[in-house]
Amino acid sequence: MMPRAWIALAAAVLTSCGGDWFTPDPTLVLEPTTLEFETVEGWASIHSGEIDIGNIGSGSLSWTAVASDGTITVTPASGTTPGTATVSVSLSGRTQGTYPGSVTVSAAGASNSPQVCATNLTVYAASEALLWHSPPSLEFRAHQAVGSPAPQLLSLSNVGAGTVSWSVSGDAGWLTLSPTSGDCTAETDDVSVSVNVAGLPVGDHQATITVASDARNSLVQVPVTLTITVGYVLSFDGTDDYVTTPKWIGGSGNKVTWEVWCRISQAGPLILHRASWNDMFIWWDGSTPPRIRFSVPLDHIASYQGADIILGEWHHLAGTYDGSTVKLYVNGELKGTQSYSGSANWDSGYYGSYVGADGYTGDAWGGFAGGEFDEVRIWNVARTEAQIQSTMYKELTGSEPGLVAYYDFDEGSGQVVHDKTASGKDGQLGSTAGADASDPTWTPDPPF
Ligand SMILES: [Ca+2]
Ligand SMILES: [Ca+2]
Ligand SMILES: [Ca+2]
Repeated sequence: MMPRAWIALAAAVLTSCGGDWFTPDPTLVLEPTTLEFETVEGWASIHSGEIDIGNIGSGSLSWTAVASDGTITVTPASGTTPGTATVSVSLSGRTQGTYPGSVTVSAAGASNSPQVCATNLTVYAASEALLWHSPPSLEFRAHQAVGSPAPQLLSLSNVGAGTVSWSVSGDAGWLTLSPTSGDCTAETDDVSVSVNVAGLPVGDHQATITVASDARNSLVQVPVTLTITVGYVLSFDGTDDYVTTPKWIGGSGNKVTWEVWCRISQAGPLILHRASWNDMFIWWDGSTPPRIRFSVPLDHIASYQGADIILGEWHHLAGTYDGSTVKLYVNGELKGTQSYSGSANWDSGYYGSYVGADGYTGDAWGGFAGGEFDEVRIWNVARTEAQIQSTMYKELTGSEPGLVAYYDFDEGSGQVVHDKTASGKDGQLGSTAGADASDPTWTPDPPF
């Protein structure tokens, strides 16, 4: 039997090293670690590839990328993990031969920094045939309740001399290619790529199309990704659509986190707790490029304006207040802060809680936001950047500590949005419990 003192010591050791035990040190990872480029003399189309830059340890790393010489361009040259850098090679004046190079990525906080991605450009003689394909990869997205998505085209062209005989094949039963062979001289040949989702489970599916030919670059591989989703979002028309719910937060606490996934198309209030002079909201104010504001009572606002907020694309927005700083996160990255200390009185002048509206029709501020909304999460704790990143791409269970209201909008029909927490703050579509003109529309196209 273990002595009582040893048990206490073991417990103390486990407690003291618990954080390190489960959280590896920051470690920089590049994918891929080699980029190959091929061309023929005299063909000057842009050649580029992408490096995914990640961290398999804790937190987020700031990185910088430097090319080995001036013929290689990296954009952007710095960022934070997870990120992507585009690597382009100059073909200007290149004659037959091979041109090796590299991109070195450094991150001060990573023990294995720097990491290197090798690049290699091969230039063939103008008399050679080279088969070029576009796009570099194919991505399909389908919803289980909707079925197979529309086919996409894979275009093949001979950018060198002569005629190329080609054939294509896929390595998955859900992938169909038509035609599967042809000859290519100066024209572009289009291969129709279809996917059949019948019987496939929800999630990501990978396949590869292999292009075989008698060109110099035979056996080119084209990655295909098929994402099958389940669940729904709500689409707001920007005219009069909204959701109302019971009050999300109350009292005079001073910690809060709001989160929402949105694909915005018209400026307005995204999620809002309406209170006289004490509005709390995440709002797109109509600026170009879009500016997002997160406000806690008495107009303490953290905001961010940037071209990386793109209309028609999904974004994760989060606002936090920890009693000293108001913070706004876009796609899990801290983008705006505002100092403010003191408690916030969420109850003062409370009027209503809304998704997609400000509660005052005809209000000079704008009234209604348009777009798709999903995964509205209200917490009575100030979540950290790491916590926000760790759950932004996952559905929650509803029992997470501090989560006081959670709507995943996965009902797909009806007039009620259910709060998935024990709080029971179920909401209603539009102005009445029945169908009405202010009901947003159930849409089977969730962000993840
Ligand atoms: Ca959903
Ligand atoms: Ca209704
Ligand atoms: Ca409407």
